Amino acid sequence: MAAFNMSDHPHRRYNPLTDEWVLVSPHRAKRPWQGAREAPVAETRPSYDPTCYLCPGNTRASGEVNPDYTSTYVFDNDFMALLPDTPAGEFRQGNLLLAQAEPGICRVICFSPDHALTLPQMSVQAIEQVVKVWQTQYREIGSMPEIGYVQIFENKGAIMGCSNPHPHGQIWASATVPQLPAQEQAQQERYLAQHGKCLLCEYTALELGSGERTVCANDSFIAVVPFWAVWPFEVMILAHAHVASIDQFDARQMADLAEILKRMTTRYDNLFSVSFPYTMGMHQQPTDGRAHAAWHWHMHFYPPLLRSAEVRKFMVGYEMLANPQRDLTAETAAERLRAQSEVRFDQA
Ligand code: H2U
Ligand code: ZN
Repeated sequence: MAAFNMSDHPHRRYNPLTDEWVLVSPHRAKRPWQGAREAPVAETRPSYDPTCYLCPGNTRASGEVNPDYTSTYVFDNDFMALLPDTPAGEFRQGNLLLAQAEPGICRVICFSPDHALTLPQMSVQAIEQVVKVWQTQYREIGSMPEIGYVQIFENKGAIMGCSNPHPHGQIWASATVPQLPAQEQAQQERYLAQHGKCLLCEYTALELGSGERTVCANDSFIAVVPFWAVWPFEVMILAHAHVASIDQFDARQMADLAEILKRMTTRYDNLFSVSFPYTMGMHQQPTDGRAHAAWHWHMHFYPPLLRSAEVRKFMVGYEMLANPQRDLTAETAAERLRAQSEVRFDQA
């Protein structure tokens, strides 16, 4: 029998950041596709849509009117999933039923007044404005006494359940640290205790050295398809330096984050010549007032597209019952993204 080889043989890969496994079946990437194909949606939008609740000057569902903003605009979500004035409380029944009150706050961030744009279509300068809003919002919301964790994210594209194409992201902040950041925190703390080094400093150095899973990089950040990726074209943006959260970024890191976001998301759009859907967001230290030496700031991009604009990955079957699985290796996905231009397909 031939020696084990990750580009041919089924194997499982370990995610040290979450302590989870993914099954990789590279031989299956060659199988024919006879399942669902959805026609791509034509994506031309006006710069202003009178019916859009995020465009400048328009009225939102709450009756509030957006100002005539010219860059970014932040407002309290009119339908918050977490509410600031939630009273403390707990419900317990026996050993099995447990519920806890969870105060919090939710905000919406309009990235641009231009309804037609998406992040890769914005200038690096305009994206840097968004990065600055993320920083000030993290500081402002994080300093609220009841807030222990600030989750900044963007849901992009109708197939991700995004309700509006106007370029925007969200912030959901809660009293407790939510499940996934808590899992990552436990793993980063365990790694630091075991090895005396930061997990993601070590991983960043490994990927910078190898280049095999690198998509692109600049002086402050690297974009990689992580070794343990679950989504076909999953990407992590990692800071070279050990920074725990965006409030610690210097001016160079702020500008460099905008630059790598522009380049990375342009590559995404070019992959299938569409506005590439994804859920993205950053993970960073909690705002609970404790010291978090193990935390290393990073971003995750989880896009659902698989082999074209029409074929998406679903987390079903084995994945709902056993563990996630992928056919395309992380190395092949990185190679595909590396081969893309950093000029968007409609500008070339
Ligand atoms: P998506 O990012 O998934 O499209 O969600 C948009 C958010 O905008 C959603 O959380 C909020 C919704 O509650 N929203 C308002 O706050 N005001 C509105 O007038 C409509 C939508
Ligand atoms: Zn709009």
